[in-house]
This record gives sequence, C-alpha cells and structure tokens, in this order.
Amino acid sequence: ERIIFVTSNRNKAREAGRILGLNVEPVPLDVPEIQSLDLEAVARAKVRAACEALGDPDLPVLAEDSGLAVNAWNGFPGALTRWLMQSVGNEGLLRMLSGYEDRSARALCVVAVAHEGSIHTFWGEVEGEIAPEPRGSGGFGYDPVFIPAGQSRTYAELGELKNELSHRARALRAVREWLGSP
Ligand code: ITT
Ligand code: NA
Repeated sequence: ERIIFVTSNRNKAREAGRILGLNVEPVPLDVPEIQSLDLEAVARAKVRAACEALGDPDLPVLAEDSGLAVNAWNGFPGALTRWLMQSVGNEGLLRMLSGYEDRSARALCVVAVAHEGSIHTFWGEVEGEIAPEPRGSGGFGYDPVFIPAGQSRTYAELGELKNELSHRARALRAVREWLGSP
C-alpha cells in the first residue's frame, strides 16, 4: 500500500514514514498556505492544491497542517506556528511566555486526505506544557520546548518515543485505520 505525503518539511515526512510503516512517498511540494487560524481549513486547502499540482493521482494524497496552541494565549500561535518559529523561534516563544503562570499548551495536527474524489480530515492532539528552557537535540521546530503530559522529557529528548505518542502519530494512526477499512 502506498500513499503520497505532500510537505515542504522533510521532518514531517520522515516521521510519517516511521509512524505509518507504510510506503510513504514524500513529495516536497511547497503549496501556498492560505491565511487562516483554522488548521483544518489550511490542511484541506493544502491537499486540494497538492492534488491540482499532481493531477489527481490514483493513490491517496496526504497533507497536514500543525501547530502549537498556548492556552494562556487563547490558542495562539496555532496555525501561525510556522511564522512564529521562523521569526523569533523557541527563544522568542520562551521570552514571550515568561511572566505567565499557565504554561500549558497543546500540540495539534490535522491531516487532510484526498482519496477517490473527496477530502477527509483527521485530528491529533497532545496536551502538555512549555518547558522553562529548551532541552534535547531530537526532532524539529518546537520539540525542545514541548513536554507532553505524563512525561518529564521534551519531545526533543524523547527520540523515537515521540513517534509513539505525538499529535502526528495520533492523527496518522486514525488515517491508517480509515484507509484500512474499505
Ligand atoms: P508544510 O506546510 O509544507 O507541510 P510546514 O513546516 O510549513 O510544512 P506547517 O505549516 O504545518 O508546516 O507549520 C507548522 C510548524 O510547526 C512547522 O513549521 C514547525 O516549525 C512546527 N511543527 C510542526 N510539527 C511539529 C512537531 O512535530 N514538532 C515540533 N514542531 C513542529
Ligand atoms: Na500552518
């Protein structure tokens, strides 16, 4: 069984391969991202644009939008996480959060699957908190500052364990189940 995973982020594609154990074909297509705070709308738009660019292949096409939602900030940066990471990074995030008592956050992932003419979406969410300082060298993005609930280590310190319990793992396992049932 093969699927196409459209992303400009090779870390995402690598994790998807690990999580799914399927034959994940990474397509490094940088489709334009619509401006919206709605992760699901962004993921749908990405997969639609990807299908147009690919000319509607027979295989299921996956794309995802993901982000970190800080509870003290009413869910910001959410779908804007990419811009926060690119502009001020984890150091900026930590500086902006200093002074807030509530450091809880959610790691979110919405995978959109285009298959046989329609688009389906699958959510993955992990609760956790923002670490006082960056720790660990694995992963990417906000991994050094996100501690999933029930763990003492950051995503970046968890290594392969991240792919067992992450927001992406939850969303992609739901995709696999759905693809597996005709
Ligand atoms: P594509 O849109 O091409 O898939 P992207 O990197 O732009 O790739 P997003 O728009 O979904 O992806 O942006 C989400 C940002 O959140 C991303 O740039 C990373 O910095 C960060 N991110 C996503 N998943 C993450 C994860 O599992 N761990 C840490 N940071 C993550
Ligand atoms: Na985004």
